[in-house]
Amino acid sequence: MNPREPLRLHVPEPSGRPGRETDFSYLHTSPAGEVRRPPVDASPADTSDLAYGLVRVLDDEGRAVGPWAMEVDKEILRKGLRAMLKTRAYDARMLIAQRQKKISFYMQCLGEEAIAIAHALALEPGDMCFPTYRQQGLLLVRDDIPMVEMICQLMSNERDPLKGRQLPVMYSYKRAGFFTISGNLATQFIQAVGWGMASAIKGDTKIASAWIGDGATAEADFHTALTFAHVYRAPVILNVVNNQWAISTFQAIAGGEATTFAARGVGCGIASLRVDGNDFLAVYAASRWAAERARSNLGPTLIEWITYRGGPHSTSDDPSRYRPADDWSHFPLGDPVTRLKQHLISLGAWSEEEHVAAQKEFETQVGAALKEAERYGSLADGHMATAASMFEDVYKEMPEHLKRQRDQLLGEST
Ligand SMILES: Cc1ncc(C[n+]2csc(CCOP(=O)(O)OP(=O)(O)O)c2C)c(N)n1
Repeated sequence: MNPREPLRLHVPEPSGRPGRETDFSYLHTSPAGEVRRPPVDASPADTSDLAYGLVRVLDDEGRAVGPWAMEVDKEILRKGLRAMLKTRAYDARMLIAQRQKKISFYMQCLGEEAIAIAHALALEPGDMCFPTYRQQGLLLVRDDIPMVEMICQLMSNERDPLKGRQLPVMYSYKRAGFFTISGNLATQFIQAVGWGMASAIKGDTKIASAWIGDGATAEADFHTALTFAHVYRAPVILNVVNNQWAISTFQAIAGGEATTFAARGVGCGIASLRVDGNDFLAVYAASRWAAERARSNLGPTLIEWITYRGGPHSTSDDPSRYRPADDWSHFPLGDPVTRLKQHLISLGAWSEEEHVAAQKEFETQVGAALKEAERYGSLADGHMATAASMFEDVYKEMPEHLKRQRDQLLGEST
């Protein structure tokens, strides 16, 4: 007698699977230059449309168009392109080093390089980033972080600044405004808000930049962070890197279907932007806008960066099991390196020759750094930090029971 149809549970599925091409029409994109640029003191509610649009600057011909196209020093753009090439060379070589069993694990940021690198160039010294494991560009864009030392972390060797205690890629560089990476997803998002609040309490001028992936937005800490950031108008940029995938899980199952992650921000009273993450100029301009808001006591900004995870999730993952092998080549927002390269060439500030020369330069640089790092030990030769140092830094002062355990270990080894 019941006239209604039985209820059905909706389980989101990606349109593409191995052997079946992705229909990227789910990804709403706007033409370059179309989305408006509000004043930095815009109210959060006044950004609602921006949370559903897509801020883009570079058009298909590599021209910078529209209200978000700002005067950017060509040297900054050249630095950005070089840093992207450096990051790509580093990632490619470290992947091989993992296959050669020199390091136990690695995570690339292939296809996402523009986001961390352009963002870093828009921040100021003293600002603090709270990254995930996929923002190595924040470090590689800098000249003061030795690549050798980063590789020593990957190798957990004698010169590993973290003394072999952390999984490879979980870097920590306080002096570079790069907060210690944690394996627990999303924890850094709320910590960044707290750091921003502290900066405000102290009357400082520094701002925080929080990072999270699309998948990890489903964690409770994401929501806590938005609430605190809004309530206290914390000087923080809340970056959501939507690379479409969380390991084998499509972004729709994290809540991205029929809405956007940027829209979460507006709902929490936070100014929000949805931005082409493969457009270096858009990333730079949006980051500058958000940083200016934060630094002017206008509160937090949430930015959803639309990009695509070009590589496997990690060296433990095989994406051909769950998505089309050539998916990245069909992604409508292209490759961030190719797009900035095209723009700079059209400005006369870069050339094909310079591009090839820079690629070679970084391959050589990474190769040399890897070789040097290996001198301090690698997974392959079993060289690592001393076992006794394992008990240090658990507490500020080593408690008696840890001293006993350490002595026990030292006694056994002598
Ligand atoms: C609290 C917690 N749950 C699960 C994991 C396992 N894990 C590591 S990475 C990952 C996927 C994260 O995806 P996303 O946030 O989209 O970031 P992406 O890897 O795509 O950059 C998962 C589930 C974890 N590290 N921590």
